[in-house]
Amino acid sequence: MSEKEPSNTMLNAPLSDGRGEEHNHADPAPCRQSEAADSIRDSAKLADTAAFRSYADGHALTTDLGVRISDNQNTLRAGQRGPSLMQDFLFLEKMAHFDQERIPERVVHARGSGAHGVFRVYRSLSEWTKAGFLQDPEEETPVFVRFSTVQGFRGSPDTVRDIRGWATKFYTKEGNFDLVGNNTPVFFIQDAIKFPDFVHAVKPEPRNEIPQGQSAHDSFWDYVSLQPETLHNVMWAMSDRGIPRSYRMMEGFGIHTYRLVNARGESRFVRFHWKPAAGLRSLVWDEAQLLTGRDPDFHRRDLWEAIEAGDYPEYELGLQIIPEDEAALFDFDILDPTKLIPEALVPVQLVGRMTLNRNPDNFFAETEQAAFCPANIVPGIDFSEDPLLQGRIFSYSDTQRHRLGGPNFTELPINRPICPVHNHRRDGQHRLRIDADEANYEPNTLSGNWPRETPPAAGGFSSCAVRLEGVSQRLRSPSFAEHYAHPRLFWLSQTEPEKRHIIGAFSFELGKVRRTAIRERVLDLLANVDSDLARGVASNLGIELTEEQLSRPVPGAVSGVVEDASLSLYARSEREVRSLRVSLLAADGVSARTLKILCSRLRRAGVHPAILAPHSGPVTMDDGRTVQADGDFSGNPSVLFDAVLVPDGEKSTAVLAADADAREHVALACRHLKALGFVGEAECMAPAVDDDGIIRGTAEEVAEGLLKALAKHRIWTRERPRTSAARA
Ligand code: HDE
Repeated sequence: MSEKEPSNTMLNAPLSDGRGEEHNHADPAPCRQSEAADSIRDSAKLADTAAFRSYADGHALTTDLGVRISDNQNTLRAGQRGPSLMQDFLFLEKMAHFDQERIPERVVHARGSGAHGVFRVYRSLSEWTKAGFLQDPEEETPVFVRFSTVQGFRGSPDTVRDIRGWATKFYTKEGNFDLVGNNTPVFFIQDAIKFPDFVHAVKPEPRNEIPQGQSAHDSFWDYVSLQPETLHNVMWAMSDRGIPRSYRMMEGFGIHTYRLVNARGESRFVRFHWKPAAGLRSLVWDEAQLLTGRDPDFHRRDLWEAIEAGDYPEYELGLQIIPEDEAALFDFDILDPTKLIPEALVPVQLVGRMTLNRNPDNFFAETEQAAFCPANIVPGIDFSEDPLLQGRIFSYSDTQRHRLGGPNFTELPINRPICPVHNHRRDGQHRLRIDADEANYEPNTLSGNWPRETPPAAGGFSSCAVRLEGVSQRLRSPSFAEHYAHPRLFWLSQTEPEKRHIIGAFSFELGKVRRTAIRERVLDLLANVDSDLARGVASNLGIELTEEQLSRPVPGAVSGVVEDASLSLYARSEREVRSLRVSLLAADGVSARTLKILCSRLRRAGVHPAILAPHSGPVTMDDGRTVQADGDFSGNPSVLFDAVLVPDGEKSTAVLAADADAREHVALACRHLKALGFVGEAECMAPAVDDDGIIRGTAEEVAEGLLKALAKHRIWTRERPRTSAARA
């Protein structure tokens, strides 16, 4: 044996000299500004990370500066058993780079998942906006979307109760437009100066960094109890919107009022919405909690797998347009981000479609380095005077300069616009572009006074002309002062199961609060919204409400709207079933015919069947043929699926009936209000409940029944209300 240990020869087979010459194919960033812009503009329509993609296939392993490495397994040492030598530059470079792999995570929204896609408008919106990407239904605009939770750290679980972030970067030909929104249409505070306090309160408590990814703790509810303006968004977070089934099955909202400006300079107020083609679905609370352990990456995996399977997530862009002179007609202020504009008053007009059709090539380079900012707007879109939006315009690029290390993060592949970039900003850390012009200022004669301004008529950005007047003062507008009418509208618009869940969620969260005074203060706020709500939570917490609290006058309608079905997740009972996942429990002896019928019927409906067995090897069917299981019962609990099927087969049924994991699979699905189908003698596995979601019969009957039940999402009649919530 040679002096050193052999390296892993299969993996490290040395390259021939000829191939080795090609070793440095990890293309360095383009050097000339114009070349970079041109190559990006001309290449695929992707938001072009493609120009920066590096494939190692067939290439030699090198240092960062291109020296080919012959041994990547052993440090340079003095003798076989001696200490390592300082001169081992291969080790020093490798370790130093590794030591600095992590960058600061986002202060909030640290946990997230991204995807590439395209956006296309249905028709020209020139009547409202001159934004180029909203003119031509033939034009496809590349997008990158990052979904996130707010509270937890980068490694926190996906299915905690929290608001979901929804940031979309449109790479338009006129520059990047970032729509940085959430899955709720309102926010917790009205003024940006309160944001650090709010975030400190909701983040894990400072002394022990508990709890992870959730708001069920004293400091959050202490803050809420003292800040009635938080209540509306808190109601949304305590509803099933706080535990979505999938990023593909939730709505998105820009929250703030923005402006759209057309070529004539006319501006209108607008609120942005995303509506998912897959319909709205949420988890049930117990399921969400189990998932944090069984699959902490549940949403990330769901998004990734859907795109890999060709079930491209789709969302329609919706606009609520409000003529500027009609804004004052509402009995709330549309600049107030804690208020929504009921769809019953201003319908959402669906104007375009976004399709997410490509997973990132590299999580860090794309999803982690993506930098969104509400200040990134394009001609045709402008801000409103919403005091929360105004603060966001500063905060995002400020935090990104810290997080991504300096001012040049816009040159990172994921953040670069697809249009040319020319200006006199220079230098700074990690500058990629080599500006070769003689002049780095303007006006200049040395470079012919290039780059030059573009007049608004030719596409240059000009801020919307807004009449502004007033005395500078630190004062909240009286039009922001009412805090209970909107939470009440939200409450009254919920279906019964949703109301039960809201009561349950408040009860759970406040149950984790140690200080009684905080619980009582929150209950007092709830008494301003609705006495049933307050009574339900109070009784779960074992707190007596006072007569005054129970009979307190509650606010009236919001601009005449008492209930709005669009605020409910479940008011519409039927929804899309495509891309859902159904488990089929099988063991040796399972009916081949039934398996075939169930799988093919599900697949025809776009539903994905997964065969689970006592082990993940092949299962022998009753006709002697085998089928490969997709997984075993113990590693694949029913929380990972939307419904469960148990095919017949005498021998198979006997094995399943004796298998604790299989029985648990069925029992949990039943507890989580999912549809379950049992073919023939597999009926003996059925839980002792009788409702529309327990389907028995032939393979054909069970397949049809299950698809119908899936469209209804959950079997709400099966839900056993908590006793005290029931009393409410
Ligand atoms: Fe953010 N927010 N935010 N936020 N926010 C950040 O920017 C901030 C607010 C939202 O996937 C940070 O790059 C302030 C509302 C999303 O990368 C930071 C205020 C809404 C994301 C920041 C708000 C959001 C962020 C942290 C009050 C919904 C994740 C890291 C004035 C409309 C974007 C970063 C991504 C991220 C500041 C309020 C959504 C600190 C100051 C309202 C989806 O800059």
